[in-house]
Amino acid sequence: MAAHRARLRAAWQAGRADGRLNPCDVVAIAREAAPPDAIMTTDVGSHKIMAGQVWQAREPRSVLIPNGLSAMGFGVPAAIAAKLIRPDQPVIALVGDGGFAMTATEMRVASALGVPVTVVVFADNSLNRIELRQQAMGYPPTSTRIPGTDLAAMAEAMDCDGVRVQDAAGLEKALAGLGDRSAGSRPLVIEARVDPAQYEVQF
Ligand SMILES: Cc1ncc(C[n+]2csc(CCOP(=O)(O)OP(=O)(O)O)c2C)c(N)n1
Ligand SMILES: [Mg+2]
Repeated sequence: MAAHRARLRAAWQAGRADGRLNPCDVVAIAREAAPPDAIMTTDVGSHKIMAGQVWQAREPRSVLIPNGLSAMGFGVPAAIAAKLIRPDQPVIALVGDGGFAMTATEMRVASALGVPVTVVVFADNSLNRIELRQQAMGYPPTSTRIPGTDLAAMAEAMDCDGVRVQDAAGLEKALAGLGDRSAGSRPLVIEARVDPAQYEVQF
């Protein structure tokens, strides 16, 4: 098992480049920051595949990933529901910018209910999973590029904390104290400006 895990982890890092925020970095930093009892949810897209491959679950029911039908729009509400049910456990959602756009206003519900979830948005200005499939079929990106939104400002407008990060150090800082975000904290949205180039090597 250990050898298999090591091979998987090495393959999962293929395409990673120094000097930019790679998708695998976001997952690794989030896992490092999350206490063992943390509950993690994902949305659907390239970020989900990166997270699902190496996120180590340390407790039953601590990883909530939609598969099969894989409906986008799951990650944020699933995180809010998880936090409502398990208020003593930290909850972190890893979502794409497309999926976040579909569910972002749920953050207003989270702040209204005082549910301090942490949401990390893989901001790549793309419906990446679909854009890569278009690319593989020789098509140009068609309706898969999405303009960037100031997600930190959007979060603040919904009475949440919001921060934009561009590199690993920024993300580490934003996620520090993840386990201490208690009942009095506001929900947190982290706009992680990832470089999606690694996905082209991965998928
Ligand atoms: C409700 C719904 N609509 C469409 C899809 C098809 N789909 C799968 S992944 C994806 C793009 C996701 O984009 P984003 O949330 O930005 O994640 P990324 O792939 O960029 O990490 C789409 C449109 C889906 N799975 N669910
Ligand atoms: Mg995206």
